[in-house]
Parts: sequence; C-alpha cells; structure tokens
Amino acid sequence: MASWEGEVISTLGKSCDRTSWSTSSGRDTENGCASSWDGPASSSWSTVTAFDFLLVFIMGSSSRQGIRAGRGEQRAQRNSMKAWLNGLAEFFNSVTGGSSLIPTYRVLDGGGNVIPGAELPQIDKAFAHRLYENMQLLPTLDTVLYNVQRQGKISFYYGEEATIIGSAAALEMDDEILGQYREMGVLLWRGFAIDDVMAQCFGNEEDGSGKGRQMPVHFGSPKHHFHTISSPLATQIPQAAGVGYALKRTPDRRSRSIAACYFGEGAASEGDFHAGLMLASTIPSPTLFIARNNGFAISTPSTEQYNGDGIASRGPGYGIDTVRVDGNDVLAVLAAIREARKRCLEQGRAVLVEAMSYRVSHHSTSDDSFAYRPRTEVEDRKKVDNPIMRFRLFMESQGWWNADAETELKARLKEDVMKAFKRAETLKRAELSELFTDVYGGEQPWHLKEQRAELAGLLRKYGSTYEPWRKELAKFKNNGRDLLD
Ligand SMILES: Cc1ncc(C[n+]2csc(CCOP(=O)(O)OP(=O)(O)O)c2C)c(N)n1
Ligand SMILES: [Mg+2]
Repeated sequence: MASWEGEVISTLGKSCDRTSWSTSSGRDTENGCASSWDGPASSSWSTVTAFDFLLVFIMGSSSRQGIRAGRGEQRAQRNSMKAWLNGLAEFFNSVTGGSSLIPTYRVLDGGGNVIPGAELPQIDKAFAHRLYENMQLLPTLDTVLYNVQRQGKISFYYGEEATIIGSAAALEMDDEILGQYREMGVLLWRGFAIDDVMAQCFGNEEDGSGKGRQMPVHFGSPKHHFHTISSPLATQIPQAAGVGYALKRTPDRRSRSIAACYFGEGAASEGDFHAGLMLASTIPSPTLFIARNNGFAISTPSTEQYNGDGIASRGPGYGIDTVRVDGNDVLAVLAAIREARKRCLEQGRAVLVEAMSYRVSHHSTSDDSFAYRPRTEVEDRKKVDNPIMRFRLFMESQGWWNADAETELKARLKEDVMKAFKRAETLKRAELSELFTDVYGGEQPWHLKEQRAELAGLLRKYGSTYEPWRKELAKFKNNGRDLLD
C-alpha cells in the first residue's frame, strides 16, 4: 500500500480517503475509491497503470500555505517528522508516494459504459451530438487532406479527437488558445468553417490571417481567440503564461477568461516548458496547460523521452494543481477541463492536465510510422481504444444515436469536406504584394522597400514573356499586377 497525505488531495463529487490507496490494482474495495483496469495492455504505454473514476487533482498548494521549503523550520518538518527527529534520510521518487503512479481519471470504459460510481458531466443530447459530429469531422478532413497531400498539394497533421473536442467544449469561446498543431478541432468547435481550414491548408486568397505565408495547419484566428501556431516546439508555453497574466490584468477579462495552452509530451522536453510553468507558478495567472501525451514525439516513444511519471508529475514541483485524464474518453476530458478551468479562475493560478492517448496516425504526412512501430500495435489501438467508437457506444446506450444517424452523418461530412476541397482548389493565392506586408507595423522598412522594388523590376522584365513565370503569376490574385502599381 502506498501512503498518501490526505491534505494534498481534493476531489470533484465524492470524497475519497486516499491513505489506503492500493498501488497494484488501484481498487480499494473498502471505500470504493479507485479503479479497475479494462483498457488495453499497458506495455506500449508505460505511464498508465490505473484508471480512476474520481476527478482527483494533485494539489500544488504548499507554497500557498506560506511554508515553502527553505523558508524556516516548519517546512522542513512538514510530512516528515521521522526525518526531522530521527535523522532518517527519506529519498522519494513518486508524486503519489511509495511506488504508485498518478492515476488516470475516466468516465467511460473501453466499451462506452459509464464506470460504476463515475459522475457524468452535464451534457444533453444536442450537446452530445455536437461533440460527436466534431469528433467525426476530424478524421473525415484528415482522409481528404491526406489524399490531397499525396498529390503533392499540402502537408497535414491531425489526431486525438476526444482530447481536442472534449477540451474545446469545456472552454469558453473567448478563452485564449495557444496550440501546437494538432488542435484544429478547437477552431472547428468555435465555428471556424471547413472552407477556412481548406483556405489555410491551400494558402489561398481566403486564408485570412496567414495569407498563404504559413505552413499548412499553422492556423491563427483573432476572431476565434486562437493564437497563430508557430513551428518551433514549446514556444507557446511561456507565451501562454504571459497571455494568462495579461488576462488577469485586463479588468473586463479578469475572473472571466483563461489562457489554454496545448502541447505534446515531446514539446514538454523543451526548456520552454519549464520556463512557462515556472512563470505561471511564480507570477500566478489563469493559465491552463493541457499536455497531450500521445506516446510519441515523431519516432521517439515516450518511454525514451522521460524517466519520470509522465508530464503530470512535474506540475506539483511547480506548485500547480494537476490531474491526469484518459484522453480517449471525451466525457472525462470534458469534466476534467471544466473543473481545471474553474480552478484557474477561482484561484487565479495555473492548472496542468495531462491527457493520455495514443497517436494512431503517422506523425504527419511526411512520416511513415511503420518504420519504428509495428502495424499491428496501431491496428490494435484503433480497435481497442478508439475515442470516437467509445463515445458512439455511450450515445447509443442513451438512445441518442443509431446506425442510420451514423450513415447520414458520415455522408454529410464527406460531402461538406469534398465541396470545400474542390472550391479551395479553384481559388487563387493572395496578392503577391502580400509577401512584403504584416511583418512590421508602421512604415515599411527600407530593406523591404528595396526587395519589393527589385521583384517588381524583374516582373516588368520577364513576367509576361518568360513562360514559367507567366504560369506561376497566374496563380496569384491579380496575376501579380498589384506589385507593378
Ligand atoms: C524546437 C523544435 N525542435 C524540433 C522540432 C521538430 N518537431 C516537430 S514536431 C516534433 C515532435 C513533437 O512531439 P510532441 O510534442 O509529442 O507532439 P505530437 O506530434 O506527438 O502531437 C518535433 C521533434 C520543432 N518543430 N521544433
Ligand atoms: Mg506526442
């Protein structure tokens, strides 16, 4: 048995005495405070040992009690009288005590059944339909865009339907989002249209914020409070702590809006992860860190990325309330993020949620993941722990969904995506002169003026006579003429 200091635990719904928490099965039959495991074998996913139907946050509260380590005797004595009185050096290497790992909260089992004792987050049929449609839209878009990429037109990343849609649904529409690149579903949830997705991926004249100058899936939309994705990993993490702080200092958003920051477990190996959590820890702000632990950073499995208990174990080190959730259970993600958001606002402090999933897709369209993992592992995961199927089974059990609805939805989504794709193909690129705009505010700097003039000169000379240039210019709105004005 692991010992657990009751003081550091708080739960949503039912209270739970964790002092008799079992380290092996996770089931404490006396108080019913733990879980049974019926998910897939955990060999390929070393951080998961137990599922838990209680939403238990590991509190990062010690600093708030005014007894920080290194500040007086009280802190040194805390929780460790033996060491203080008997001179016993107790080494520790687990957040939960003993050798037990941080539990993973879930609501639905692998078959879409509500786990006995689990509290369902408040949702009705219409909301469930919206969740499901958005989850189904992601793979539909993926299939079309994947094929488009194979024709050499774009490149693309996707995945993690339950984590992305469940969290999007738990946030307010004007919470500020700082994402990594797999979070297109958050935008779709907020009303970003399929045409907008196509415009960004094709870089056409309707690509509102990027104007075709960004890599595919590097979305950004001020209207949807979605900060533009940047390619270097983890830069969004310290930025999010800054955005959270700015929200706290803005009177009409304080106590109302949070910054929500998504990142992969791989990005959490960057220094920026630690800088970001440190910033949010010492300059408190309503910043919600959502770690998507999908088991891989391109070809590097999580087993080679860290030696600790996933990403969640790092939260308490920064005094940040933390919870680990089954990222393939949309209802668990919804409940966990709702509670995490509430804590961010009530305490004006950061919260960390680690969502556990498995990246069934290749890393991106440039990757062939079967070079570093067996095809059977992926096929098994698709069948055993499919987030869309789990939620579909739940909806069917409620009488909210059936085979006809499924057929209709799939046909409709495919038609919508194909229509948007065909339309995007016919659109031109943004005006060529946009190449020189937007990087600098105010007057255009001299070197850009020079470059613009040089390109205009070349266009005048070769634009209408040199066939490859003429063909290329025809792809731009105004055929590049705006540069000649
Ligand atoms: C600073 C930096 N280093 C390396 C890369 C190349 N790179 C792009 S995605 C990626 C893997 C990221 O893995 P993870 O954070 O787990 O996200 P996932 O793709 O699994 O969602 C790497 C190494 C990069 N974009 N930026
Ligand atoms: Mg990853």
